[in-house]
Amino acid sequence: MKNYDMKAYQKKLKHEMDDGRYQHTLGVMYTCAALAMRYEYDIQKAQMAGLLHDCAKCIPNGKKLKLCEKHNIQMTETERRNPFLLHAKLGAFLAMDQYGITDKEIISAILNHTTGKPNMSLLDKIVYVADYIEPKRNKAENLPEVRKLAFIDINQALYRILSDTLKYLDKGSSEIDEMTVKAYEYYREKQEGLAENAQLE
Ligand code: DGI
Ligand code: FE
Ligand code: FE
Repeated sequence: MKNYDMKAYQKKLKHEMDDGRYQHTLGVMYTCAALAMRYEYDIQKAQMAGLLHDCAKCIPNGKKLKLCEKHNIQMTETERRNPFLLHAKLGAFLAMDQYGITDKEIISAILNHTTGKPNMSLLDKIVYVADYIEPKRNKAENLPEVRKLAFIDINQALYRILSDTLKYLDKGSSEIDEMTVKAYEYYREKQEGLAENAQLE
């Protein structure tokens, strides 16, 4: 495992972000570390993924679209209409291009941190969950429960977040990305299957 100069990465990111986003970033970084301890994942790698997950977040939406076009990053119609979603794909690209990250697991975790996807890796799950529960988050009603669940069973926490995110998006007028639905359906089947098996035993 490569030894990352975390300080240098933090300094660069601080310049690319407003203070609120930077504080969120640090929160995600430390929450990723805590989850890595719980689930026996490489702590430094988890911190690195958490630190970089929103590296493209503060780029204006018009520029996000332009950068994706320039670098041949494929966009869905939903992403074109909702360019904020692109900060995940663009972030994965910038992590490689600007931050010199070559680790595929880190890149995947950045790429999938907003919508999730079916069959996520442990690091994908750690970053997705940490992004939702980090200490500065305060909007979602279910946070105390999900924070606890994250350290008991990360798959249950993931499913709960996916399902509550879809409920939240359904209530508003937000357009839902196909990948968000696919991720939800995959984990619904998985979690419901597990619950049924537990009843049979
Ligand atoms: O970048 P952050 O704000 O830290 O977090 P994020 O990248 O997970 O983005 C969070 C927002 O993305 C949250 O309000 C839910 C929203 N989101 C997730 N999936 C979809 C979505 N928004 C839309 N419109 N469509 C989706 O499919
Ligand atoms: Fe994000
Ligand atoms: Fe985030």
